[in-house]
Amino acid sequence: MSFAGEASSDVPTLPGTHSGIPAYLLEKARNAKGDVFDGRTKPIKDRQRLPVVPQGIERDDFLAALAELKVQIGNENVEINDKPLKDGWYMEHPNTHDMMTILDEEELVASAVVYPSSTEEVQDIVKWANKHRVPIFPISMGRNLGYGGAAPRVRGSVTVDLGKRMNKILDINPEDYTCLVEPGVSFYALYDAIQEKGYHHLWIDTPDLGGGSVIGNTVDRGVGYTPYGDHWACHSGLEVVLPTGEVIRTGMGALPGNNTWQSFPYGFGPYSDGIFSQSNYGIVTKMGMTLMPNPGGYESFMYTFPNEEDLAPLMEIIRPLRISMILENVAQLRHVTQSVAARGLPRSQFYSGTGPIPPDVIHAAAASAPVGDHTWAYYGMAYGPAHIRAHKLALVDAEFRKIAGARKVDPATLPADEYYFSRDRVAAGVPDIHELRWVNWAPNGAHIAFSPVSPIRGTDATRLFALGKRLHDAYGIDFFPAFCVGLREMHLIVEIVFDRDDAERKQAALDCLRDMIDEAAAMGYGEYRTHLVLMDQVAATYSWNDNALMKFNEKLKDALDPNGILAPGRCGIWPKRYRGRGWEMTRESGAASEGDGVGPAPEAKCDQGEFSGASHPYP
Ligand code: EUG
Repeated sequence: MSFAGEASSDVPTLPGTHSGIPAYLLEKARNAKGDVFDGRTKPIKDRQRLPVVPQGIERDDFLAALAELKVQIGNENVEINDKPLKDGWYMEHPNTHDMMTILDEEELVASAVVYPSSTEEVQDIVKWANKHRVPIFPISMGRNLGYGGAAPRVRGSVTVDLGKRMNKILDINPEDYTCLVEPGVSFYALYDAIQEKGYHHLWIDTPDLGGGSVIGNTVDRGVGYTPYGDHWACHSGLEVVLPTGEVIRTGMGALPGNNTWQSFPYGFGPYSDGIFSQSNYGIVTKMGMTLMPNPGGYESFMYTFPNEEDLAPLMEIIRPLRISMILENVAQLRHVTQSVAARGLPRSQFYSGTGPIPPDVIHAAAASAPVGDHTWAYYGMAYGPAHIRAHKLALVDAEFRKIAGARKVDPATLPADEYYFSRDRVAAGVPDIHELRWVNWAPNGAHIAFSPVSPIRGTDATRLFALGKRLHDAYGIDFFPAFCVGLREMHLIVEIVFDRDDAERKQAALDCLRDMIDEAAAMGYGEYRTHLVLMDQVAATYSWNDNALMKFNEKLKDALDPNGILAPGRCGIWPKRYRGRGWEMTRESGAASEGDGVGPAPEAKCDQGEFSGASHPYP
């Protein structure tokens, strides 16, 4: 088949490839790759394509502008996207489109990709974009899987792939427990570098999968699973290229000669960092990150609970333990359906019917697995020397056993490739690749997340669970809820796994997501992060006081990016030139990712004697 060529090459490795796998995971990555391609039937559309040209510029002008960019950045560092779109897989992911697209695969595509090697070149690219009014979309590494991957929101944007050539670890400070990284440093690479230096007293915090960019994940406010799991809270200091080409350093970085950029995040005056997370206000080219001290010991624990109704009392038990840090890390409470899928086998091995997989099938599958049957599985970790752990573990044990049928799983009874050990590594800051496995649940498996935030409360957990379950059942989708428990809130992560070669299933997934977002918002719940396709809808749910927050965001956008060139539409923030022209993607707009042209840029407006009132005002 046409994807055979893709499957045949080996897995790229660190340090030769910045986005590669570390040696200790190579065998696992090879197996994961085999599983992904075993389940693949989607052919590559074998056609040559003219590059998509972004709206607001003529094709010839666009091609001339790209030629100019090649002179500036180097011929080999500007690639026109005119080849067939290859989805690849996690370790060999495309930077031209969303490898897990829920739309037609030609919707969220780049026209070209440019690879800067320095902050100065990023500034050059930004100035070029302003000159030619070309939308650019920066990615660190493009592994924002489940949220759009590497794809730009505006079709035909020029993707600025920062990571390929800007992938240096600029500093690891073993006394202050901090580091300074560029966008192309993955959690794998940071972990590897720390081991290489023999700094065993330094821990990093990693998400479920370690291939993502430390900067990319942090500025999208991603989460890991040690006590340093709130990545944004743990960063200190940014270097940012603004949409008009200036470069700033935030916090102490603004003080020449400082030695506190990575230890005191706030500096003096307004704390600007926030506006550079989940936004389109700047391109982060350096970021400081705090590192955790090795706690001197750690011990994972796993409890299972038999019934769906155990969720509410369990949350009431978890909340005080978590807030008082007896439960120390961002733990996961996972539903049995996802536990079964995490074995990595396709759903067809368990069930051949359509519609959601029946509970008795899931429970039978769970019963035959090493962990045994359950409905909820809690994965946590205690940190510190043995006597300190023993104290915390005893408190947790006494509380969790108040749920009838609670069972503590003995790790000695589990085989080495059991999911438990992946959670164990991740909670100890060791990046893994295991989490990919449940994506094989569907052929041509892809995933997209619904990620609402709630307090750690039984009533909230139950309401969100019931909402998700009802809508998944209605659309015939298997329900994979996992609660990631932060300090005073939870991110409920519901990943919908779908066959990305099945238009009907993609539409069902999208409809289900749109219903969940609307219904959750009506109940007072909002998403902490979302996919490109859902950003307008999610942003519109944060509407208090007549959309006051979005009006403020737009004011900032227009002030910082008057030509509207930087990641238009990201997180629902549209520059003035795009507003009122149907660029928003909503249920009503269907699957079209493009709007009806762009307005004149401010300077052009004056030059051409046009007035702002002539185009569509903001509604
Ligand atoms: C996961 C966790 C996330 C997220 C997407 C996926 C992991 C799934 C805590 O945040 O946003 C098992």
